Amino acid sequence: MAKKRQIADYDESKLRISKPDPVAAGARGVVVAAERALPRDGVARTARTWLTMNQVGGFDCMSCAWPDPDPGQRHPAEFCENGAKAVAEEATEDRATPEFFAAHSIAEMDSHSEYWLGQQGRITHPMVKRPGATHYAPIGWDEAFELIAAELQGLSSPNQATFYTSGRASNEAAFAYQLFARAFGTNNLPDCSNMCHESTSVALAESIGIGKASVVMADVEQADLLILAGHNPGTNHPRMLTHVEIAKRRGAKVLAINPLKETGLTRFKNPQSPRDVLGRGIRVADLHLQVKINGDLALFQAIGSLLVQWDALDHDFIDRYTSGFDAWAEHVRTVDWDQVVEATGLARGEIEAAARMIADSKKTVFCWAMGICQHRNGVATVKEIVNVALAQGNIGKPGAGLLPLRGHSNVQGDRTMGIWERPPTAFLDKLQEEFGFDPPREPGHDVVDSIRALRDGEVTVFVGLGGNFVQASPDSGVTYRALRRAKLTVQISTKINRSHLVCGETALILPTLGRTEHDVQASGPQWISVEDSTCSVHSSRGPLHPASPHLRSEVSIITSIAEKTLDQRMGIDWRGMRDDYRLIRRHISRVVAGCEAYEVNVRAPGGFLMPHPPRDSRTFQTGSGRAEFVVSPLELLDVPPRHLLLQTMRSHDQFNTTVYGLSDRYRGVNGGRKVVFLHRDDIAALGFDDGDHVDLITHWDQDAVARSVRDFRIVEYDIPRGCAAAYYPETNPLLPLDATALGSNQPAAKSIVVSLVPAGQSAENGGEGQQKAVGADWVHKSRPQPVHLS
Ligand SMILES: Nc1nc2c(c(=O)[nH]1)N[C@H]1C(S)=C(S)[C@@H](COP(=O)(O)OP(=O)(O)OC[C@H]3O[C@@H](n4cnc5c(=O)[nH]c(N)nc54)[C@H](O)[C@@H]3O)O[C@H]1N2
Ligand SMILES: Nc1nc2c(c(=O)[nH]1)N[C@H]1C(S)=C(S)[C@@H](COP(=O)(O)OP(=O)(O)OC[C@H]3O[C@@H](n4cnc5c(=O)[nH]c(N)nc54)[C@H](O)[C@@H]3O)O[C@H]1N2
Ligand code: SF4
Ligand SMILES: [Mo]
Repeated sequence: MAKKRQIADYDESKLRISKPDPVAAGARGVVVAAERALPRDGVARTARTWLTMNQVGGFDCMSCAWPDPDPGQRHPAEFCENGAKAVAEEATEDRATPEFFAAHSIAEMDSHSEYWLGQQGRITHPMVKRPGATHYAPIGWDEAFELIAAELQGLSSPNQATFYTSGRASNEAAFAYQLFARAFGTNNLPDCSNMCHESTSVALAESIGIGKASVVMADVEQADLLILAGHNPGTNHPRMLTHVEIAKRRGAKVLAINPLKETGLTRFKNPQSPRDVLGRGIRVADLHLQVKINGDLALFQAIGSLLVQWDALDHDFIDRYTSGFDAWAEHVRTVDWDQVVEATGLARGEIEAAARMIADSKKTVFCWAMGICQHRNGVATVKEIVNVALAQGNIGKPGAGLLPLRGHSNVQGDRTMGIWERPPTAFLDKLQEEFGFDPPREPGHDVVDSIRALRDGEVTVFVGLGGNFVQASPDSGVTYRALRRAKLTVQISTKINRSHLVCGETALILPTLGRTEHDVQASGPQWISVEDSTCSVHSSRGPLHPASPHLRSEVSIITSIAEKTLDQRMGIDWRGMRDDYRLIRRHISRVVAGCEAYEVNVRAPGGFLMPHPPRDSRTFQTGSGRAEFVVSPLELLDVPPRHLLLQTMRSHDQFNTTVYGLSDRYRGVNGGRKVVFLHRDDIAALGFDDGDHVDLITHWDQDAVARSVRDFRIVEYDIPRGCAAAYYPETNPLLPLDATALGSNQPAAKSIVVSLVPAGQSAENGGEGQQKAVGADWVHKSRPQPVHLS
């Protein structure tokens, strides 16, 4: 039954700052999960989801990409607080019906927060905004598909359309989607990965020949040393801590590298263990390097230098499997320690202590995520981490390896299925063999290039398979205007978000089934498959009745659009794929390397492991056939006096742009989100006090545009000097579109040069999120010194 609770938006003035929670998870995590799930989903639905989540034959948690234990070793409650929140958000009994859309204009909805939008519940009907309309109105599925087909057929080039994917889409949906885009004639397949682990993918491909993690879960448990760099496990991959705990109880050490002493890096209580819940839990990090933002490249070069100096090297591995060692050793030997200390903010002794831990470990696992990737030098930093791993042979042996923690639950699978604007030639050849058409060969647009092309009128149709493109992307002002220029925007979504409101001349919302729901097609019940951070591929089937009888599955929507647009051209059996997903899996087994016998393997309890040559046999499919040591020059970001380097990150109560609630209890922030964390000495040096409200202004000398966000409360915090932190996506207006990582074009969301002015004083410069070109006069006044981002 459709229900509508009246939900008030939150009031930022209720923001309260308290002491951060000192322990991650524990009983409190269970209580919060229940508090969130029960009022919105009811007892029966909550029980049904919790009992089948991450179980064999059940559904895969749609939150993060952390793997599940082997089938025999799963706990009856194999999920965490944030997994439970993700399920509650999807399984909610609230509904956004046509009556809701009739009662709320697009402009009115746009005046609300992401939190309020999400609270409106599941979208029940396909909706359309026609040119000039102020409201969305219902539309039939067939008419919606015809509208899309007509617009696509009317383009003078297929490259005038772009097809975005967010990493929640299943392998089946992703395969069908990329097939459609390529049959239509374009490689414009941007995805959330362009903003997430693109730097990792680029770096690992060059260094070890494959852009994926080289470990399985058992390696984490068997390691001597776990390096947790630039990620926040207590919030963003919480069950990882259970396995970190197993390793620690075996005697493993943990080295944390993070400007913030995140609670999950400090102390953890396993909520599933009575011993932990009653006791004090475990101390996580044995050593925490509170590195300055963007200091990691210098840090890993310094560590490399010490390993070389101490001869703490695996010479046999280096000789047999690698190339480029001598040049790298020479480079790090001459590292300038003054520069290292300046870049990292760490004392030489601290770095030596960390290097000593690494030197003493026989099996090290290197973990990282956004704190490493989202920088100008993200690619170089990942390569430097790999250099240090290679120096000690920490790849392709039990208990050791590289573990980039993927973001979305199936972002890795989507790439495996060909969601990629630069597909490998071998993949396209297979596609051609299987389907008989000649796929486009020239690279397509990634996220940033799609925005540029929309901005410049070169792309006029945007299709989004999930996600919240306008809100997740950088430079909100530019991106908003770019999307508003589109002739047609199509969003395949479960819930309302900003991308439905900042839309093209004609806009469609196509409501879809979520991971928790039954999916029944003409041939009967269907299931889907996904791949986690450790290359494990398995099936998922939802336990719940769909939120509305009008919903269609992602596969059904994509194949219907394809059928209408391409008709019988190319002889692809879209209807067959829609009616029975086994046909898609048959195609996958013939096109995607490593997915042979896909149907059988993926159905096995626990699924199967994708091949990974470095992990499996120390085989490196690089140009030289060896793992590459890569030399990266050390370039420091120039942050002028009275300016700060801002990182934008997630609270404990959100999933990317979906704001579940307003409690970031691990950082002591409650009731609001517009905070900026600063060191007490910086607060004083800039002439402010804790609790003052400020505007943040970006400093970027490559265009004459003022970027600001307004009215953020200063929170005194344990953060290195010169650094600032605030939540995403509120800060996305600050991130210039062109501020991307070298080599990966990934937005540098963790190194934005900003200054602060008292709240309200940036208004004259265009106001919050506004992208007004301003005169050289203002640029000069607000920027005492030019910024060199090289
Ligand atoms: N509950 C929940 N789970 C999620 C998500 C979510 O939003 N909510 N998002 C998912 C997605 S898509 C992703 S990509 C992952 C993201 O997972 P994380 O990478 O953990 O995400 P962030 O919140 O961006 O946190 C980045 C961490 O890096 C640190 N950091 C920032 N700058 C630097 C730096 O220069 N050097 C170092 N060493 N550290 C730095 C920050 O202090 C912070 O602890 O999580 C996934 N899981
Ligand atoms: N400043 C800054 N910007 C960032 C980041 C940062 O750290 N700082 N992080 C970046 C990263 S790592 C990422 S991954 C991106 C995330 O970018 P996206 O993946 O585009 O964003 P999400 O917020 O995860 O998308 C949420 C929306 O997905 C839809 N959805 C949810 N479940 C489903 C489903 O099952 N099917 C379909 N079709 N739709 C569904 C809902 O409508 C929901 O509103 O943001 C990036 N942007
Ligand atoms: S660790 Fe990640 S995948 Fe596992 S239950 Fe928690 S949120 Fe879901
Ligand atoms: Mo991500």
